[in-house]
Amino acid sequence: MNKDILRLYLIASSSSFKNPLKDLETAFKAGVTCFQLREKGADIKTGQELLDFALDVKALCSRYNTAFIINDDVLLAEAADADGIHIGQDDMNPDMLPEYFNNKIIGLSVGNLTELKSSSLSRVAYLGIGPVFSTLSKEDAGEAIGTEGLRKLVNHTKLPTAAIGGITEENYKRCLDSGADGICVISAITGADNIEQTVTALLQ
Ligand code: TZP
Ligand code: MG
Repeated sequence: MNKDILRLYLIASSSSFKNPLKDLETAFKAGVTCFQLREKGADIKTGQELLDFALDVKALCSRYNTAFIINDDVLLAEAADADGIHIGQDDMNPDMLPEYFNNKIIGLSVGNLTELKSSSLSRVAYLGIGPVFSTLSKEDAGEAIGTEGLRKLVNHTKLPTAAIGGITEENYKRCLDSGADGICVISAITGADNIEQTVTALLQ
């Protein structure tokens, strides 16, 4: 996997934006390098409606050369022909993913050294590490590990890494300085007044 994909990784659901396809296009055009569709929270799409949305997003991603990852949903990732899948510690073991994913990007979340050491990493292409800072976007995200915790995990793996959790224009550089290959954000972009300006700032 080309680790540059992780430089600015946006996660959102279909209801994260007022005009999801328009706002995602703005974000992709401004330089978001990877997008993860994480259909969680209130007002979620399911079934054919979710697949139709995923296919629209996939087309946008292709147009702007943005990698397209699906959170945790094997069937949706296959049906939408995503570039990969992201799984958490409470989801399936990466080893159990169907063969279909052999040529796809498999991402895994880790929050501490115990999780890193106990995870099966043979098929994992990158790690999402966090929460680095405290976040309101994930209820069960756990304690913030800080940039020291991030650095420790980065130093214990050869895999490409993306820092996640509470990352903003103010603190993203500290994550990159701690050795992460990229940053992963939800609210910094979904809550931005000006998406283009925010994306540009996070890419400085
Ligand atoms: N995993 C760890 S923290 C987090 C996820 C999905 C939420 C990140 O959201 P935000 O708004 O960028 O803090
Ligand atoms: Mg999950």
